[in-house]
Amino acid sequence: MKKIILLTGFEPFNQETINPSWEAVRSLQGWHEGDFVVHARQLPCVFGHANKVMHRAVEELQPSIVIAVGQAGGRPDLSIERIAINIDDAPIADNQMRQIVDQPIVNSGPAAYFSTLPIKAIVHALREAGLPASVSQSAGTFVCNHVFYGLMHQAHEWGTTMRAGFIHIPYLPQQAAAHPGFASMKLEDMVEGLRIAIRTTLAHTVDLREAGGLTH
Ligand code: PCA
Repeated sequence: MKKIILLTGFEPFNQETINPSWEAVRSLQGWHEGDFVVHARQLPCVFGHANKVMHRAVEELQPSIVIAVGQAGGRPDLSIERIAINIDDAPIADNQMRQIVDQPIVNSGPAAYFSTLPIKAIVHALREAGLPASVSQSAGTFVCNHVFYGLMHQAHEWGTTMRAGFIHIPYLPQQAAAHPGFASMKLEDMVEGLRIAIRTTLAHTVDLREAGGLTH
């Protein structure tokens, strides 16, 4: 039996008709790498509900690795998130028209969790492959951070060896065409980037030690 890598992407939100995270993730459904096989699942862009769908998928599939992926419109590269924080502070309404402001995701949960993916090694490998990438110090405070925190909390509570993290990806060119001046990336590059992130995660149980931070 192959071990499972769970990839999640989101449904479209904020008046978009497509979400690159789901497009990229679903094209990797069934992809094999060594003893591992990818399962792709879509998450609703809805506070609370998204975490229920993620939690059920993790319970059902018992994955070794989970990489949640989301759209970060305007970001220029594949951004490998370092940290999930325990706060919802939505700048816009979610897909059920709820806008949560300044609420903890898990009452009395820790302030934050770090990704357990080898984030520096992933950025390094992506750049080597000619794909723009960076470490991101914040996944925001909308549904992506909500899912990232919920996932890391679940992993922590269970005390499993499951490794998990979050990757934000830019707009697709067709979306950026409607947002002049915003960066974009081709779907094939995003998909190749996710393959590289998976291979790098499998190859590195310990992260590289190289600078990836900011002065501000
Ligand atoms: N991006 C949003 C939520 C869903 C998505 O793809 C975010 O960054 O929070």
